[in-house]
Amino acid sequence: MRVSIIMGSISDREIADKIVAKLMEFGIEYEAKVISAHRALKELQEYVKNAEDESQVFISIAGKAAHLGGVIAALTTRPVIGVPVKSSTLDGLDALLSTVQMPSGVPVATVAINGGENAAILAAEILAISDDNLKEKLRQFRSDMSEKIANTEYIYEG
Ligand code: RP5
Repeated sequence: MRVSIIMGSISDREIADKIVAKLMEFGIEYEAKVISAHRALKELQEYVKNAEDESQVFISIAGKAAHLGGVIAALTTRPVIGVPVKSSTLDGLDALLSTVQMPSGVPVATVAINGGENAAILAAEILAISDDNLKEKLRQFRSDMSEKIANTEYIYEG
């Protein structure tokens, strides 16, 4: 059970680090690489072909004209989660639309701009379909989150 994380540039590393931290919390193995769809297409094709035996889920991280998730999705039938990155003067809206607006037949499950944490959680949920131990960890995560919110004291006095 492994997740392949592919970023379009080393400048996307901050988002990759968030994903890695969350996957580690759930005890999920990962491999993180920088392989741009535009700048290193052949390497990307090669990587996806070899990685899909070991990785059940792919996560793409890319900004600007973010075609990385779409290209990965074209190369594999494994689920692809796309994280659009805010790395341009358009504040990530360019990357969001480039990632989410896939033609029918080739989906990329797109999370929020810079939404690395949710990408990791979604990957965990996909893997948990066939892993009861991971399913239990996700239940615990949800329950801790609910408890934290329930215990948040917010006293407003006017
Ligand atoms: C995309 O363009 C990358 O994913 C990155 O978010 C953005 C800028 O890349 P660099 O010019 O910093 O390498 O391909």
